[in-house]
Amino acid sequence: SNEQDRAKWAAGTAVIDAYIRDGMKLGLGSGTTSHWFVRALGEAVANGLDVVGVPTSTSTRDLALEVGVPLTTLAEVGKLDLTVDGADEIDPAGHMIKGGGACLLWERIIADNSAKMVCVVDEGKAVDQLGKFPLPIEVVQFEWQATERAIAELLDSLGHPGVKLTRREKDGGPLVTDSGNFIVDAHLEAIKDPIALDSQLNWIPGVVENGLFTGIAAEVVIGRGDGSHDIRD
Ligand code: DER
Repeated sequence: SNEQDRAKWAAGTAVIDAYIRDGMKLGLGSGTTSHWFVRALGEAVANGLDVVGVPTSTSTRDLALEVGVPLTTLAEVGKLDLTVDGADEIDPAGHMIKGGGACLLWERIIADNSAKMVCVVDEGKAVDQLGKFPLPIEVVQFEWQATERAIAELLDSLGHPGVKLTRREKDGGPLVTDSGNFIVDAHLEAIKDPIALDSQLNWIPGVVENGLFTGIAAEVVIGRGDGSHDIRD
C-alpha cells in the first residue's frame, strides 16, 4: 500500500541523518526498506559522503552499484561500524524475525561483524510477540526433508506441536538463496521464548541459519505512513 511504502521510505531515509557519518564502514541490509536506505546513501555519496558498504545480498549489491555506493568486503575492511537492515517483525526487546527476503544468512554474518546494528521498519512490523510471521530457516539442499523432520521434532519438544513447515517456492520451483540453500518457513503463530528457540535451531544437522535475530538490534527506526518516524532503543 502507499501508506506502507511511505512508512518504509520514512524509516530508510531518516537513518542517514540519524546515524551515518563520513568514514563509516557500513553493512547494507536487504529488502524494500533497506533499499530506500541504500538509495538515500547513494545520494549522500554523490553529495560528498565518504563511506563504503558491504552488501547482505546480491540484490543489495546490484542496487548499491546502481546508485554509486562504494562496495567492499569484510575480508578487506574487517569489522564494520554499523549495519542498517530491515526485519519482518521486531518485538519490544528488539528481538527480530528476519528472512522474509531469503537473505538471512548473509544478513546475520554482516550484522555479527558490525559494532552496531540499526533496524529500519514500517510500523506494521513492530509486534508485542514474535511468530505471526512464519520463521524462515535456511537449510542445505541435501536430504532437506530429513532436516525438515528434525526441525518438526525440535519444535514439538519445545512446546510447538504440529507446526506447519513449508519449503519456500519461487517462480514455480524451490527458492534457492544466494548461498545455494533452501528456506523452510515454520508457521509458529506465537514464539514464547525466542532466545531459547534461536539457541537450539542451528544445532540441527542441515540447518544453516534461522531468522530469529535475538539481542542484535541496538535501535530501531520506525517509519509511519505520514512520512514521520521515531527511534526506539
Ligand atoms: O529478509 C529480511 O530480513 C529483510 O530485512 C526483510 O525481512 C524486510 O523486508 P522489507 O523491508 O521489504 O519488509
